[in-house]
Amino acid sequence: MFTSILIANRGEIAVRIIRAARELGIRTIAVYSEADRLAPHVLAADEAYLIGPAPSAESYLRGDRIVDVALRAGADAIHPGYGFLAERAPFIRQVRDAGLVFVGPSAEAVEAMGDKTAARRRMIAAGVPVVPGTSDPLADAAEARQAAEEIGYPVLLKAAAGGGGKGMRIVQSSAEIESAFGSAGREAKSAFGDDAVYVEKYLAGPRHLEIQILADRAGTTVHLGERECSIQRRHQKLVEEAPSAVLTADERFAMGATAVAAGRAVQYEGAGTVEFLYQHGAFYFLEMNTRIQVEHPVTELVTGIDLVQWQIRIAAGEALNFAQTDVSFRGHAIECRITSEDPANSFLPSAGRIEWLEIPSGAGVRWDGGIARGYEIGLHYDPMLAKVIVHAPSRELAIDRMRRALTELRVVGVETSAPFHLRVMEEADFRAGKLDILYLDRHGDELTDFEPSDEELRVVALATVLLEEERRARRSITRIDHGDALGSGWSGRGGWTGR
Ligand code: MV4
Repeated sequence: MFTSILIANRGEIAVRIIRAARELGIRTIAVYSEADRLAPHVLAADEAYLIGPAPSAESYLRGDRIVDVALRAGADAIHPGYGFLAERAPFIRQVRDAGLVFVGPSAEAVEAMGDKTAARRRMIAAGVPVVPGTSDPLADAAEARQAAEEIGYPVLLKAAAGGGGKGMRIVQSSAEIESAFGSAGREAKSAFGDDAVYVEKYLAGPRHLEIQILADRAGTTVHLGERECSIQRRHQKLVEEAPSAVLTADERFAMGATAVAAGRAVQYEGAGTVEFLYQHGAFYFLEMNTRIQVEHPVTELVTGIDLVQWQIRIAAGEALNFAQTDVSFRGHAIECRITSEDPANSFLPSAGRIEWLEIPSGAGVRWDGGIARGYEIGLHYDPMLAKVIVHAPSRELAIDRMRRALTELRVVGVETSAPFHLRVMEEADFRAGKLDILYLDRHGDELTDFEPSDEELRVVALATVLLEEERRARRSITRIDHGDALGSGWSGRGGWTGR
């Protein structure tokens, strides 16, 4: 096992990885930007190193600096978390060329899945079902029109270098295809530096299901069941759950076997997720995420398997000590992403100091957070502050438990998405499991129109009084200041040792 690990991330996922590493007896090394000097992930790690100014391009995306810090701090491995450098193949090569272990798949597997048309070709070859469409980029609008006629309208133009919905255009008829082809290509070019576009049959209102897989270096690959992630807004997932309210055991078996085949086709190693669209009992490969995902805890709760711990154990060369037949599912888990966005105001990002924080707890409630009272929420990074995850014997009980947990959560200082989540837990279609990717288009208005409750107004008023008292008392409290951890410039040995 490793002696020490550097976590190339921030926020709740950095804290989550630090916890997993500490349980394995591994020394944890954090990196942080100037905006994150007092961030929870910095305080949680054994050591922390400043890597640059607030903008991520100058800090959390500086792979060169991060590798440099890892070498100087004597790290054995780097865990990228999600986002930032997690799916950048050149970074993976840089890490491995420096003699360090990257906690994740090979650069080749990341590249194979990053190119969506190449991924489609590989998946077809592996017998994985894909949505009818082209598996090579389209040369021009005429070729797009011809392909669309063969597939049948409506079709969806997609960026080959894409993901996340950028460079996507729904095309209803041949009259629209020429301009859609042009604008999809331009958007793809500006988002990914590559204007290649391909086309698929457009499925209207499928569910978004994904299968978690784990693969060790020897090639043993298992799946840990599905997550349902249909409740999303503009490609940002808001609520995830496991299992899906609709999947039968046979469908889970088939989708799981397909996900394992997809992973094997790219010699996948570590934790990965195969995304599917599911409609009318059929499922189609969408893409593969070659990283740990935000919503991994719901799978951990229903399987009892610690995914982040297994990522580290697999990277250290350990073999999986269980087989597919050992994996079983217990109860129901739901996750709500708590973001610093105002649901009453089109989810506008909200900045400010966390003046007050009460974290939900009690039976079956898990909080994966990256915030603390006194911490300043800026606009430099992703707005996700924390996740509330619940586990209960049934879906209905899990919904009731999430409702209870959300009413215990109090955040004063920034607006959060929590009131929206509370509404979702009470909404009839959600409770009935009637979900698909258009759920929010249908229900958005009723879920985002609120006045603060009397209860919320009382909490804010009380917090204001207490905070005023605290400010008076604080004059005598010495502030922690660990300055530029590395002394001169951004690199060099140093940092501070927490314990
Ligand atoms: C689709 C689709 C319908 N038909 N492909 C959105 C992001 C990108 N990764 C793929 N996406 C979609 N691909 C076909 N052929 C609908 C979506 C889609 C979507 C997928 C998953 C979750 C949320 C979504 C929201 C809008 C569109």
